[in-house]
Amino acid sequence: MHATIETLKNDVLARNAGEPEFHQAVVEVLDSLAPVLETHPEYLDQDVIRRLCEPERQVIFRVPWIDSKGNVNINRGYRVEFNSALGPYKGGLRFHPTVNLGIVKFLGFEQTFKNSLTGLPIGGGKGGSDFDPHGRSDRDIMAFCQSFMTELYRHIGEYTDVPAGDIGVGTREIGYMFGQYKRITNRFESGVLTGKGLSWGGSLVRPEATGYGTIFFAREMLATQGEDFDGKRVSVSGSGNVAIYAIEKAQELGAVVVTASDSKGSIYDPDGIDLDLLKQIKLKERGRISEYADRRSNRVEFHENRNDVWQVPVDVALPCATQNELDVHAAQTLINNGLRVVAEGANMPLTADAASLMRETEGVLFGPAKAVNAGGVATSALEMQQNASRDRWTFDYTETRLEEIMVDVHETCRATAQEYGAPSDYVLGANIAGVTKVVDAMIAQGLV
Ligand code: NDP
Ligand code: 2IT
Repeated sequence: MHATIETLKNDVLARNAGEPEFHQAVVEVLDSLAPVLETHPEYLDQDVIRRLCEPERQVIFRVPWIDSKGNVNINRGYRVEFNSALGPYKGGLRFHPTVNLGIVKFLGFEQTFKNSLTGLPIGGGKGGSDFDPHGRSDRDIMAFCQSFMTELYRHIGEYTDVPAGDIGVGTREIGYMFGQYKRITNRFESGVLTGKGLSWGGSLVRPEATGYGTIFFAREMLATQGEDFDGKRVSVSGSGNVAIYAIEKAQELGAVVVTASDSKGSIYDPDGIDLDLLKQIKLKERGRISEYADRRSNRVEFHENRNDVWQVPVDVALPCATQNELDVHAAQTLINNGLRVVAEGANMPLTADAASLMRETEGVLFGPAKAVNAGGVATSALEMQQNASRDRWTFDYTETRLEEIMVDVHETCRATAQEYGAPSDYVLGANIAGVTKVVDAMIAQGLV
């Protein structure tokens, strides 16, 4: 192991104590850089790798709000502006009770390299709150979003930092936050947020983009083995924005998707998921996935363990729920059952051990999140492009742009991995390609 990388890793871990998810993300990236530093020692100029691991700015704020029962609630808001070497900070907002600084930092760190891989001019950032939207009325959601934006507005802007959605934040929440930003600033600044509604600056395909992009990437992975999705059995976890549209595109390409889950359980549908029913329950009614089993057929199994999705034999596994949801035991079960491809729709859904096992297993291809799910943020950048030119693109044109970007991200990862002697190691390819572009820009821009 490269001595400098070891020292850097130890320093970063010590400096960010108690943030296991951030450690996990940093260790994976830094480990990939050892072969680069052997041949390119200039990548250590200006102590750039250490700077890469230090967010440019971190904001933590109080979010006080009153719910519809008259109770006072105090949540904590975050925005970590990680890296602006390639463009304004860009990345989602997550509303989930597990949100803390370490989680936002891991997401912002990953986002920086994901955004770099898209080839578009966007830096990396992430934010959110420990607010739990489950079971809250629209009125409560609006009250929370307005209070959250009353502080966040001073840190963001079209040329500064452009948030979007993530877990617990969709078009509804972006709408309430955009309205409050517009009211405070008296500006219709479309480019300040992405994931907007269609009639007020949103882009076609943005809702579908992360899921569709995941499938385009997985399709390219399969193609390297002379295979395609037609007739493949696929397991998906989650049933939110990413999962639903991954299922949609996989089905369009002829796959049979047999699982989905939410935080309260999982379903196995041997006949293939009825997507209209799943959308009705999870997107429209904001209900529980157990209702799918009640309303579909006797053949559907509901399991209280949400991780049971990985017990089902499949060709392709797509974790699309949350970080560290697929552990090494689940990975071994999938491999024993004949898995060919695993592609991360969610951010860091495989534990470090599970990811290592997948990378080491002959005959299994592992696509890491920063490459696989880059279609969401890429389409956010296309939304910014439409906002800046006051234009509006068709669905087909936008989807074609997304598809081209994903094919390009895949090719970049593969070509880079090949250059470093490990042609099927997408983790190595994504990390090296994502990082070097950011580092080149940082060195060019000097010690800032
Ligand atoms: P959503 O809020 O739309 O959906 C999240 C889904 O995951 C829901 O089904 C939710 O269940 C489930 N879930 C959330 N937390 C947990 C948990 N701790 N354990 C098990 N299940 C859980 O979020 P998205 O689909 O947008 O995000 C999913 C993943 O994709 C995240 O990792 C996110 O960072 C990543 N991602 C999202 C992008 C986007 O554009 N939205 C872009 C790139 C990555 P329940 O319904 O019960 O809450
Ligand atoms: O993790 C992600 O890439 C996102 N949640 C999307 C970010 C964005 O700015 O569209």
